[in-house]
Amino acid sequence: MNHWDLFLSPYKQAVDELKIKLKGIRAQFEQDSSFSPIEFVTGRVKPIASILDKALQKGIPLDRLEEEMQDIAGLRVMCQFVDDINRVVKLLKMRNDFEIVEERDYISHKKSSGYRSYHVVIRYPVQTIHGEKKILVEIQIRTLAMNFWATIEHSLNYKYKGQFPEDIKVRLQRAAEAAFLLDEEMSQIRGEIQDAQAFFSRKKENQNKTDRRDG
Ligand code: 0O2
Ligand code: 0O2
Repeated sequence: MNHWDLFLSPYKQAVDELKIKLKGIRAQFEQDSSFSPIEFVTGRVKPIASILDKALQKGIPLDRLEEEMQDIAGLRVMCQFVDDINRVVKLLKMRNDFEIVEERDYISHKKSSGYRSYHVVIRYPVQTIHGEKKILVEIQIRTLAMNFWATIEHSLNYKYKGQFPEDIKVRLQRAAEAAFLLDEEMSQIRGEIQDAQAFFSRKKENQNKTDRRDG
């Protein structure tokens, strides 16, 4: 096994385990017949070329990667609504299988690119044949609309090597605002649906009471 395979192996294990754990949250909500704040989960180990690029860009010495590069292992949790993000963060905070090291709220404080997402960095214990090894993992939590924007911007970024022409940059910022408005609109519809459901169940309950009284 080469040096990189050996170095990345606990990261791969962490991504695999956390994917199962986060998908487990969704499964439990489904069993409970209640609305899941998690729509779907993806995960990846950062490719070696991207690790090297980022290390160079941020001046991280290669022997400090473990401590200083927080997203070698990365999980992404997609939610339907903005409010769900907070619910997912709360669920993560309740757990005792890892420790939260840092939180970055790029929803209240969007990046200048227009990027929105909530990042939680955790210290996750991986069990190895040489004992326990704690590694850093970044969990990005975002809505489907935020994910749509970030995925497209990421591929364009790759195409332009980070140097967007000014008009594309402005258009992407506008598109990010449109995605944000879409999220707000969807949240309002969600409220409407929940109000309607509450109204409907109250009406049904009253009807049942009347039926019992008359019958
Ligand atoms: P199912 O039965 O489709 O729910 P993986 O190893 O495949 O679990 P990976 O490689 O990190 O995960 O990411 P991948 O393959 O891109 O996607 C992970 C899961 O997210 C897959 O489901 C995809 O079907 C699901 N997914 C990806 N994009 C979307 C999307 O836009 N909407 C929805 N609802 N799901 C999406 P699974 O886990 O294979 O199982
Ligand atoms: P990947 O794997 O290609 O996604 P920095 O790189 O300095 O901004 P830092 O301090 O490591 O970031 O942490 P941050 O900003 O919390 O997380 C960086 C990751 O967030 C990026 O990883 C992206 O996944 C995502 N991200 C941050 N800003 C943007 C953005 O403007 N557009 C998009 N599409 N994604 C963003 P990498 O390193 O790019 O790797």
